[in-house]
Amino acid sequence: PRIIKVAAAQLGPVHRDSTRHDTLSRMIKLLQSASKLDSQLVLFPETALTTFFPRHLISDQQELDSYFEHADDLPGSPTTKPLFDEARKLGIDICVGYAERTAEGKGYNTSVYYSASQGKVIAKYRKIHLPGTVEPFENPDAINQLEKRYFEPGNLGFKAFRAPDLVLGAQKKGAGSPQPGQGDPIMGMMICNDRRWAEGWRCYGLQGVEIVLCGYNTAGWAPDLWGTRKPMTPQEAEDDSLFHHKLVMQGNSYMNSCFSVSAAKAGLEDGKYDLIGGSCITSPEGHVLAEAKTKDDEIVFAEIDLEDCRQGKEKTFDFDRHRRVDQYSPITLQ
Ligand code: CDT
Repeated sequence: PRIIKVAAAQLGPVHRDSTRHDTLSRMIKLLQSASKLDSQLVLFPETALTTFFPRHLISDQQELDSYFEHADDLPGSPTTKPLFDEARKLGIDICVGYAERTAEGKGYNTSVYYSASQGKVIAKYRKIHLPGTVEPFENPDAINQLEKRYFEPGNLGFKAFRAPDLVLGAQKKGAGSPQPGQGDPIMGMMICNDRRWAEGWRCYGLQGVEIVLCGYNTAGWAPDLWGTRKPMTPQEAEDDSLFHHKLVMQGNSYMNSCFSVSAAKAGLEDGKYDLIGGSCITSPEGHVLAEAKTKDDEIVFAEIDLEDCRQGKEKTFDFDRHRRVDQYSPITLQ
């Protein structure tokens, strides 16, 4: 067996006027709760450190800047260091979503994977599928999602990586890289809207991914964003939004024979913008193993065995035997 104890740290609302210090304290508290369950890996949501600011048209540059991390090294930056220090102390790997401002002034919707045993960030992902618009909707009551205004599309690809020292005895003795199904777990990160796109999942699947990590901020009610074919009450819309979230986590985990962990920022942000909960851990057979019960700060936990990925990877979805790449070219045509 290749057992890992994984957790999603769902965050309740973070408001426009919440301080970084308070939000970080909540995240540290969640980490400590996850530690009591012996979690080895904890996933935090997309833009975990702030409110989901792309819903607002922000013209004050200083305010906009305040939602971004400007330091290249989060574990070394005074505002975020305490979270990474705690992770190291507890021996828990963490994956954290945040808004990144590069030295060249570019904005990305980013997540990093911090390895507690290495004491450093070992992988970075920048969100590739940016939903929403550059300009706000004309409807003054619309829920906006101005990600295309504030962020560049991610430029780091869907690059899987191995996370060291999580699985007992995973280090392969002798020379050569471990075979798929052996060695350190193969991880992939994606962020929110990415989870709805089969292409990203398949890029990871082709690299033998075993755990996909996905933080999100998903509106329960945003008819201007995703359209509604029929009139819906806000409650029906939220139920649908939650249904589609779980549908894509379960379906894509199954089709790529991997586990997935998803962590929401949930509840009423900035007093009136409802975000769904539903943080969950799903299995390679597409089952939900654990799921959030609230729309507030909550740990969702499961002990998983990566051996369970083999059944699908070696039989139903044995890519080398069954894929027909000669028929797939439309996928990459412009
Ligand atoms: N944060 C984020 O990417 N949210 C989007 C909103 C959907 S708009 C159709 C999401 O996919 O959940």
